[in-house]
Amino acid sequence: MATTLKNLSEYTRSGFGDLTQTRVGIVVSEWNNEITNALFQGAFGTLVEEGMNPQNIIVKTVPGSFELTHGAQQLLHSTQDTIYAFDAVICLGCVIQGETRHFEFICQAAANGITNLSIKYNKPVVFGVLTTDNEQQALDRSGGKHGNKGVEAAITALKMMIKR
Ligand code: DLZ
Repeated sequence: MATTLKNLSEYTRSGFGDLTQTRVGIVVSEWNNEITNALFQGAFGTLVEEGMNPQNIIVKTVPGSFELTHGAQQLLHSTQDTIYAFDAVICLGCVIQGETRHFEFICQAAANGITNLSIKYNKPVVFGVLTTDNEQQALDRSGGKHGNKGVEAAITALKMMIKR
């Protein structure tokens, strides 16, 4: 398995330049909120550590991962033609396999929706969504033995930004 014995949040601080004017939106799903809050802490902390002004990180919560796309769309649309336009949006969620096929529909919708938004707005829209078989796998990836996917999502956003 790809993540065996690997902490995926290890990264080299690569120096992303001056981020004081950079604006990032973070959309957080309330479903499995213990996990998504840990992802949020990882993402937010990383952006600030890398030099972003916390006031330039706008947070929006949505009920579940299915709503991440629309939450991100609202952020991107609201400021697209202004100096407050977002440089990137990070979507954070956690979908855990249950007894029904709900899991597949939510994961697929979120992945497709986020991809489409990224193309529509020509901005990084990051898929920081855990899609796991059980809660332990989610805990392992939200500050546990496999690191924190929120940290990775923040680094991905910074790497993908178009430098102005
Ligand atoms: C309904 C549902 C279920 C069963 N499981 C999850 C989940 O594991 N993770 C998640 O983020 N959201 C879940 N949801 C809620 C859906 O994402 C969505 O909020 C509802 O279907 C309403 O559109």
